[in-house]
Amino acid sequence: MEHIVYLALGSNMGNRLANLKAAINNLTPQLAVKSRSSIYETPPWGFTEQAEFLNQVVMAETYLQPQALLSHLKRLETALGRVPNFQNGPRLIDIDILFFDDLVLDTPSLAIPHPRVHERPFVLVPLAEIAPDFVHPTLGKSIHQLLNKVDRSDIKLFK
Ligand code: PH2
Ligand code: MG
Ligand code: MG
Repeated sequence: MEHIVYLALGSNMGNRLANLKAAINNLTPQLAVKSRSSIYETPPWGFTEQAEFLNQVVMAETYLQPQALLSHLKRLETALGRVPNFQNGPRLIDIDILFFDDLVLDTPSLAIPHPRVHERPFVLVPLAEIAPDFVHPTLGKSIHQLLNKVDRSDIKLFK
């Protein structure tokens, strides 16, 4: 069965734009990207003493199951040059699973929906561009409604 997934991409090291492009280009053939948001330049969240991020969200179709999708994304992050760092620290590329159909999953290695989607303007702004009416499976609110509750003033369209 084909699944619809939303992925958040982020980069704040090296050639950030090239890193996002390389990540999206290498999602195939396991994923077919159906839509992508604009790219935004965003202040670092969590650990603030680091460079600004570029962030983007894509919607894709895949036959992979959640754990296989996670493995694919981790392998891709490493192949693109990501090395382990501290939580919320600088990274060459980060690819997070936001939603997987309407699935709710909570395991030690993977939580879906992504537990912090609703508090992160750097995710909600690009997500609202491509999926404003998608209803968060556990919060029961649309992305548009969730976006209205956060401060999006420092999320800037890139170029
Ligand atoms: N990712 C983090 C921590 N902080 N801040 C921004 N602006 N963008 C990110 O993608 C980001 C972050 C952990 O994954
Ligand atoms: Mg992340
Ligand atoms: Mg991640």
